[in-house]
Amino acid sequence: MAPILLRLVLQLLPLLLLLSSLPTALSAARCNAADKRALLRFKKALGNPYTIITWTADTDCCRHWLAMECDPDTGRVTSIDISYSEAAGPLPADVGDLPYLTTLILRKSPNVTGTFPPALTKLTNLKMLWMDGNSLSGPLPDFLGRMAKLEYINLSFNKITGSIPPSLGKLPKLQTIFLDRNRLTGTIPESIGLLHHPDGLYIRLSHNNLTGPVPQSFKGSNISQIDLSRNQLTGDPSVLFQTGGWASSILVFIDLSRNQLEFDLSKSQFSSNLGGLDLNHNRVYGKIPTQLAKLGGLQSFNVSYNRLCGEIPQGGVLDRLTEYEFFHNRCLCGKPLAPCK
Ligand SMILES: *[C@@H]1O[C@H](CO)[C@@H](O)[C@H](O)[C@H]1NC(C)=O
Ligand SMILES: *[C@@H]1O[C@H](CO)[C@@H](O)[C@H](O)[C@H]1NC(C)=O
Ligand SMILES: *[C@@H]1O[C@H](CO)[C@@H](O)[C@H](O)[C@H]1NC(C)=O
Ligand SMILES: *[C@@H]1O[C@H](CO)[C@@H](O)[C@H](O)[C@H]1NC(C)=O
Ligand SMILES: CC(=O)N[C@H]1CO[C@H](CO)[C@@H](O)[C@@H]1O
Repeated sequence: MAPILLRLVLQLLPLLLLLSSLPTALSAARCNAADKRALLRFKKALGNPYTIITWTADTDCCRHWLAMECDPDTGRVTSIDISYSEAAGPLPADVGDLPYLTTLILRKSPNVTGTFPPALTKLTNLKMLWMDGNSLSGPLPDFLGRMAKLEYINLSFNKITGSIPPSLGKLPKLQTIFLDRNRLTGTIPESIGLLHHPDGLYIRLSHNNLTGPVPQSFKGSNISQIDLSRNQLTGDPSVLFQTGGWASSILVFIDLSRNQLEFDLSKSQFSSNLGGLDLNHNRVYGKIPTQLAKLGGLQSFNVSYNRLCGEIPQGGVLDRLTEYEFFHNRCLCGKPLAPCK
């Protein structure tokens, strides 16, 4: 009896599925005509890449197109998600004609070139701008700072030049800024240190040519992860070491390796929420503070290739590290290096 029933259910399954999906399919709004025209122009401008072959004039974009999404109630286009495509050419201004877009992902498409079109500012609902791994060039436009709903910017691995516009630090909801592996120059704007987010900030500006000090405005900021490695930053960044503690459960990870930072580590104070600190290849001097041996959350620490001296404190994470986290300093000694004389 049971097997027969099962077979019956299996035979009817396609019909049941069809019936259950019909009401939603019928109630879903049709693709907005203006949005559809903008997407077709966008596709053509990018050389009709294969990834978006489903975008055709004779089909409904909300029902038949891949790599994008509509609002089911209004038929307005809310998201584009094109990755690893052979899209080619400058980022088309037509993208600005999608006023309800919240997510713009066009990534890992190395033949997408050109500068940021001013038409992007029309995307006042945009929350996510994710365009890593293309060949975008020119400066980051100041107008990004007027797109007030932006929460996430990821433009890693492009060829962006010029300095970071201070206006980015005025975006009220911004939580993630990834601008690593570009050709950025100039200083880190004070305003970036004033960003805050209840769940922590994620900032990655590594592998650029940024100069000057880490701004004092980072004092008390809500950082969860910051990677400023491989730049030409100078001065004393220790304001960052105290940024934890704003949420007891969130650890703070800081990578400042391969810069030209020059400061006395003995004078630094550390947040009890420090989870990782990498200072390798800088010009840090003084001693390693004993406070570091008492930080329960500290998982990684690297001060190799600096100018530190004195005995390495024992305890906590410091006991678990190897010589590679301490070697090439002026006169550090004690475990895991050679005993002090
Ligand atoms: C980018 O363009 C070059 C030169 O036209 C071509 O050889 C290459 O295959 C393209 N890359 C992609 C991912 O389409
Ligand atoms: C941003 O893009 C990079 C580079 O491809 C990627 O590795 C990273 O996961 C992205 N970051 C986030 C926070 O999604
Ligand atoms: C940084 O500047 C140096 C010297 O001007 C240059 O050789 C290097 O390619 C630049 N690096 C980046 C990531 O732009
Ligand atoms: C610490 O930095 C040195 C120098 O760059 C590197 O060789 C070593 O692997 C690093 N240690 C860890 C655990 O990453
Ligand atoms: C600079 C800043 O905004 N700091 C905030 C970090 O988060 C805590 C808790 O959410 C706030 O109290 C701080 O004002």
